[in-house]
Amino acid sequence: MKYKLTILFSALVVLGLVLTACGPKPEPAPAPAPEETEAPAATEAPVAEAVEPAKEIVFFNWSEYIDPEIYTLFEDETGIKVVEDNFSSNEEMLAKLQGGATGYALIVPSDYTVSIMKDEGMLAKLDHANIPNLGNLAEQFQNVPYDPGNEYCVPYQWGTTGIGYLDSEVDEPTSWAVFFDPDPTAPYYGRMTMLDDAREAFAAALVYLGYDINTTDEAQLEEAKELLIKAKAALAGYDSDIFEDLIASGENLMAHGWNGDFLVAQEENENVAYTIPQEGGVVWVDNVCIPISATPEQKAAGEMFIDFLLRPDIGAMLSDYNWYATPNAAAEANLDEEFLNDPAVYPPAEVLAKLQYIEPVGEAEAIYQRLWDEVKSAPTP
Ligand code: SPD
Repeated sequence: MKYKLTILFSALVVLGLVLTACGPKPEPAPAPAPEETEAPAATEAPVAEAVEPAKEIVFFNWSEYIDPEIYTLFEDETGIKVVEDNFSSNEEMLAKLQGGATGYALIVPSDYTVSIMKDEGMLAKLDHANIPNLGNLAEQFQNVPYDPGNEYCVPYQWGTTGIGYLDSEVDEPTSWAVFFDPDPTAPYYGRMTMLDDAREAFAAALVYLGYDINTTDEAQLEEAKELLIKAKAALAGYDSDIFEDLIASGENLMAHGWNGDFLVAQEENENVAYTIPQEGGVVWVDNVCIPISATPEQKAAGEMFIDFLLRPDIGAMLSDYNWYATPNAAAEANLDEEFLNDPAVYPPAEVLAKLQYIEPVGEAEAIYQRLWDEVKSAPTP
């Protein structure tokens, strides 16, 4: 996995810097003799303008991804009200901001989308002086390859993409074949959904075909497109918001989706289960960032909220609510052993080895989007 190698590389670079710091140091240059002149006027040193944080900010987030009680606690402590707006895919959020939407103080792009937004100059650099809790992040999240040193973003939660199912009605799906080579007589036929998300849907088809989920080979992408069109016959539809609820209610029996959402749905129906098929799946890190369009006041309040999220108790509240793994090492002391040992939340090494990150594919991004539009507009076979 490219990101794992990059993390290892970053660790080696850090180690190198530490070792260099331990080596012989050059003699410090002698301090210049003070000149006997008049003391400089008090106005000479530039004084940073203190920015008054906004009294209300808008947080553009995935749906059902934060305990609303966190907003109440933050407002009680700071007087700042957080209003939430939602999106269902990275591409939806990106298109809205590229289209000129303003007013957002905070957004939550996934790893590959952080890279795209950085390249397009769409993110503001974080002022670490306003985020003293940054050190609560686990070490590997302080140096993620798409944003070394958390220059622009702070990891929010991480998770995986696989298959959720109702285990009282169907056997555990061990292969993506349930979508791409479905049995028309199976109870799940016609009672399944796939994520309404170009990169995620193509990742499922590409991993089933044994291809890299970030391929830019057009022949492979065409093959994946044909497979996604074929799968439509077995689908009830595409959905990224309520796929887990449709399993919990028994309306659907299988869904392509994100682990935490299925795990939360177990509270409604204990028969909801989650698995990663033998071919593998996707691993991702979502991040809280500030769009470049935020005003200085919105940015100041946004940084206060990021710092609040990084508190150990608030980090734990986040995972208790959305059942996703936390990048906040300090929050772990506040989380149950049951959660920390749940393999559906923290996959064991042999499962992690089968997961891939979605990565930016440059100009091929448009090819994925065009082929996805073709999949969605194709008649059901
Ligand atoms: N209900 C919140 C789900 C957040 C999922 N974000 C993951 C995106 C990975 N492509």
